[in-house]
Amino acid sequence: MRLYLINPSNPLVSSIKVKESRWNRYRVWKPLGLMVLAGLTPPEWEISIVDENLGPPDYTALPRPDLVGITAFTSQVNRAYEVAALYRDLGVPVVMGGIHTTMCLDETLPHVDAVVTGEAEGVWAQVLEDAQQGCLKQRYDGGHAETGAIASARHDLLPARYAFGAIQTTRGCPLNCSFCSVTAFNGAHYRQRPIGDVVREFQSIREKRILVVDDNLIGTRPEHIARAKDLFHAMIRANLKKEWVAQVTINFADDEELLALASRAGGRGVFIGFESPTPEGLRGLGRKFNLMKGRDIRASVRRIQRHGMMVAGSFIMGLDIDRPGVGNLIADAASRYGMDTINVGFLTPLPGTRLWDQMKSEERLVLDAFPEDWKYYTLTFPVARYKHLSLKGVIEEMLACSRRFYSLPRIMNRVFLNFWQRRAPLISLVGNLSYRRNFRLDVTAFANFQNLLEGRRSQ
Ligand code: B12
Ligand code: SF4
Repeated sequence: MRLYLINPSNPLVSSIKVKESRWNRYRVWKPLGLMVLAGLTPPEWEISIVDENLGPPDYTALPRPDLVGITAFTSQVNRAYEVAALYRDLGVPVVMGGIHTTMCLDETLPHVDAVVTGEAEGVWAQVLEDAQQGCLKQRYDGGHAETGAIASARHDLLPARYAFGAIQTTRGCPLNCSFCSVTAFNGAHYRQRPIGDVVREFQSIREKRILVVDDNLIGTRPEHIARAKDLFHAMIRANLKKEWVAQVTINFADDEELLALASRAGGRGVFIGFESPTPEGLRGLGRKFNLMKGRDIRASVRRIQRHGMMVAGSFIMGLDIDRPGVGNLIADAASRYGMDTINVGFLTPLPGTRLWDQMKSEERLVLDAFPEDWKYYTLTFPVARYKHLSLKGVIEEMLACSRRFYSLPRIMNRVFLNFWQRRAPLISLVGNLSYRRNFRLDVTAFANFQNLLEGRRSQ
C-alpha cells in the first residue's frame, strides 16, 4: 500500500522564496504534522512525504498511490484543494486533516473523501484500515491525544535539504489570546510529552539545528517550569550536541537556573510574542500575560541574551488602538528592548478564533471570497478593515516598521553587539538579512495586493 502525505505550498509566502532570497533557505521548516502522521503509520504502508515548499513535483509522473493525506494551515488550503482534486480525478481517495479542516469542516468536506478533525493520534490507524478495506468514512475526530500516544516523528523520510529539524514536546495553551487558534485546536490544557520520548526523538534527528515547535516550551505555571528544567537536565545528560530554537513566553527570563539549563541543553534562540508595545494593545488581544507590572522588557531580553540565546520578537499591526505612526513605534520599541530580529504580522482573523467572530460580526473582512481568498491569510496581507488605518495606511506602516528596524545601520549595530557579547553574530547577520531581503519582496507583494483589491472594487 502506497501513501503520499502532502504539504501544499502557498507561493505568496515570502519565506519559501528560496530562489529570490537565498537567506530563506534557513526559513523553510519541515512539515512536522505529516512526519508525526508517518510515525503513526504501520509498516505495511510505503510512505512518501511530499513537501511542496521544496518545489512542487509533477504528480502525474509519480507512481500512483493508494491513499493521499493532505495537511493544511488556512493559508495553504486553496492549493490543498487543487491537489485533492488532481488525485480524486485519478480515482485515488484523499483524506485531509490539520487546523483548517478542523475549523472549517463544512467547507473541506466536498473537496475530499474523508476528513480528520483534531489531533490524528487516536484515529489514524482506523482511517488507514478503512482505506485498505475501501470503506472510508467521511469524518473522523481525533480530539486531543494522550501525550504518551504521540509517536516519534519519522525524521528519516524527508531529504537532507532543510537547515533545521523539528520536534514537539508539549501541546495546548491555556492563555487563549483572541487572535490565535492554538487553544481552540489543541485545548487549554498544557500537555507534556514524556521526557524519555522527547530525548529519544531528539537523538533520531540528523540535523544539528532544530526548531522546537511548542507554542510555549516552558509553560506558565511553576509545575510547567519544573518540567522544562527536568527536560533540559535530561537533554544535557544525553549529551545531544544539538542546538535548538523555541517559542517561549517572557517569563522565561525570570528564572536564572532555567536560562542556564536551557543554554546548556543547546538553546540558541527564542521567539517571544510581544504583540504590542502598548498595554492597551495587549489588553485588546486578551494577552494579559505580557502585562506583568514592573517588567523591564529590555532587562528581560538582556538576561536571555546573556545566556547565549537570541531573542526574536513578534508583533501585530492593525490593532484597534493602532494609529498612523505605529510602524515606527514598533520598530523603536523593539530596538529599545534590544531584540535581535522581529516579525510583524497584520492583525488577521483566522477561523475558529475570537477575533474571527468579532471581525466577522462587525463586517470587517475585506477579503472574504472563500476558499479562494484564504491564500491571503498569511498574516502578511491586510485582509481586514482596521479601525484607524486605511488599507494604504496600514501597508505604509508595515513598510515603515521594516525599513526602520532592518535599516543597514541598525542591522550592523545588532550584529556588532552580538559579536561584542560573544553570542552569534553570524546567525544574527543571516537572520537580519533574510528579513531585509523579504521586505523588498513584500513591497512587490503589497503592490499586487492593492491592484487586486482595486480590480475587485471596479468590477
Ligand atoms: C511550526 C509552525 C509553523 C512553521 C511551519 C512548519 C510546518 N510546515 O509544519 C512555520 C514557521 C513555517 C509556520 C508558518 C506559518 N504559520 Co504556523 N505554526 C506552527 C506551529 C507553532 C506548530 C505546528 C506544528 O508543527 N505542530 C505539530 C504537529 C504535530 O501538529 P499539527 O501540524 O497540528 O498536526 C497534527 C494534527 O493537526 C493532525 N494533522 C495535521 N495534518 C494532517 C493531515 C492529515 C491527512 C491527517 C489525517 C491529520 C493531520 O495530525 C497531526 C498529529 O496530531 C503552529 C501552532 C500549533 N500548535 O499547531 C502554528 C500555526 C499552525 N501557524 C499558524 C499560522 C497563522 C502561520 C502563518 C500563516 C503565519 C505565521 N505565523 O508565520 C505561516 C503560514 C505558512 C504557510 N506555508 O502558509 C497558525 C495557523 C492557523 C490557521 N488557521 O491556519 C497556527 C495554528 C498558530 C496560531 N497562532 O494560530 N508555522
Ligand atoms: S498566542 Fe501563544 S500564548 Fe497566546 S494563545 Fe496562542 S499559543 Fe497561547
